[in-house]
Amino acid sequence: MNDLHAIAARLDEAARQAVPIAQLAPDVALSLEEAYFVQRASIERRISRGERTVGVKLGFTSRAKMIQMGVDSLIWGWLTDAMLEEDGAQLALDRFIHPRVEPEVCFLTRRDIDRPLTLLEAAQYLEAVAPALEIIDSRYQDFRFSLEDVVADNCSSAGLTIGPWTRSFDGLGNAGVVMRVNGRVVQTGSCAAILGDPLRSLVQVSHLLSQSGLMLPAGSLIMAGAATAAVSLRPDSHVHCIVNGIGSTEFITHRGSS
Ligand code: OOG
Ligand code: MG
Repeated sequence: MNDLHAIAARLDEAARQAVPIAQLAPDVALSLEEAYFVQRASIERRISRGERTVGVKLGFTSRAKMIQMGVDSLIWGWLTDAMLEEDGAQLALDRFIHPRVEPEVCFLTRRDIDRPLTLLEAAQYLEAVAPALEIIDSRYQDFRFSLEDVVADNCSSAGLTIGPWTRSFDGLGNAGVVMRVNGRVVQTGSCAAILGDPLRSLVQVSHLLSQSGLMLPAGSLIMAGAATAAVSLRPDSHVHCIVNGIGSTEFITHRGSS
């Protein structure tokens, strides 16, 4: 029997101290169900310290990410208020282990999501969409994990910036994405890389929540998943992401303490 609460505590501490732990698999083989239990238990620890969930994120919604990380299924995790950074923020890197950044879009929901949605009705559940940058930081050594390991680790969630919200969803399905670091283009892609259309992320979230017997309240954030592979974050970097027709978001990293 795996002690799921003990695993949640180890992962939570690893994140708090910014010190990695050994990968769980193959020594500790969690089922996917157990992995989501660990994820929930680690979020409960954050909530008991005063953090608040603000929405959910999807992972591995693009081929580029699946190939980069060697996994082949979609996963989901929780976003808390402590992960939200101001657009344009200056971020100290010492609170992370080996952070990476990836370009995404973020949705703001307009209605409770309490049942499985179809693609046709998805847009009616949205208030707005914004360009986003996600900082992921696996709590496992060398950023290596099995699918169950990364689920237990709340899908490597660590931080995000969100650009200005817009209500124009036209063109989102195939909007071009460019991520720059210090002016140099490091990733290019299209929102079509996200399940063929990022709106499908909303559909997937609705199905995943309903399978778990959960409801997402109106006013929640949904990170659709990265459109391209992630890039390692270094100090003194200006990271900028533009999503054509939607907008841009950015942040600056520094070595110092937070
Ligand atoms: C897991 C998180 C994946 C995405 O957008 O695909 C993810 C990881 O790559 O460490 O956030
Ligand atoms: Mg992501």
